[in-house]
Amino acid sequence: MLKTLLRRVSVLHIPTMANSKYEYVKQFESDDRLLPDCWLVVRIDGKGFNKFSKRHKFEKPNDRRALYLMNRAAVSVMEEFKDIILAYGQSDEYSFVFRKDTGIYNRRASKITTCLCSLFSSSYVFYWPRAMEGIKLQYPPAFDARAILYPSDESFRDYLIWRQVDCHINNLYNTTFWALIKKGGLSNEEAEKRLKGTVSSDKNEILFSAFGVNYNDEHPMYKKGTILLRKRLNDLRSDKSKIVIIPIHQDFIKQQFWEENPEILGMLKPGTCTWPTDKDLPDLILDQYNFRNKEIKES
Ligand SMILES: Nc1nc2c(ncn2[C@@H]2O[C@H](COP(=O)(O)OP(=O)(O)O)[C@@H](O)[C@H]2O)c(=O)[nH]1
Ligand SMILES: [Mg+2]
Repeated sequence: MLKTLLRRVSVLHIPTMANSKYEYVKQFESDDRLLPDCWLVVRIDGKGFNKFSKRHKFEKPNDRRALYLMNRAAVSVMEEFKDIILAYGQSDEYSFVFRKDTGIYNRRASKITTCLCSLFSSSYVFYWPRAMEGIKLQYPPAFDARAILYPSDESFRDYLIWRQVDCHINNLYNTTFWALIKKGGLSNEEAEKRLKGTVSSDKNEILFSAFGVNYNDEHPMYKKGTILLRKRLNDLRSDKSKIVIIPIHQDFIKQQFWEENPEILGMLKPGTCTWPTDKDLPDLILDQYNFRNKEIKES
């Protein structure tokens, strides 16, 4: 009796969804919570970037500004989602690694992937004018996203190595391909034919003997992609330290990387990093300082 009365009262005076006869439709939503205690990787990838890069005249084989823009958008994502401990980007893709124990959005896959993907896309557009000076954005770019779980440290590390090997193979191919065209005067078809069936050492040899290019001397960002890590950086100007996201270009396959950054597998607080005084801070880090300084001034 009391229950019925209460129901009546709430239906009459507080017409909330909770009491609506339509509420049952919520049961049609599927539960997409991701397994606990696994490394969670969200990888985003540019949609149709073969066309997008041509329409915007990206430099070949690597466009430094476009890669910077990808890195800048990824920094935005890491600034917002503090449970991301590492990100890795190459070409038109970025992988974001969440702490194994993250409770973000109750680990709901679609909520995590869509929020992250839309923040990445809007940041890509937001920072476009600054990164791609003078190049007009011709149409809105889009990215897809997927969530992947890795139950062991080994499979998680192998995932990152897999993406980095992909970067290496594509970059060696593209570097040689475009050298044959730009420096060797070959047509696209001729360059493709020349490279058919070649292995890595053949491509290194073509680069060196035909064009005097030592592949080892190529920019590490092109060869290895970009790793973003959260670090406590000593601010050289103010003697204070700040947590910033720093870009590095190292090998996941080497034990040295994991030893120098034990906070990743250990899920510890950000490690400290002192930037060599004889080296300028990368724009990507300066950008974070400027942004924060501006914020402080305005508040
Ligand atoms: N010229 C140029 N193209 C790039 C660069 N980075 C990515 N791309 C293009 O983006 C594509 C990304 O590959 P993929 O995701 O498989 O192709 P999609 O399905 O067209 O997005 C590459 O094949 C290139 O055509 C760059 O720095 N320079
Ligand atoms: Mg793509």
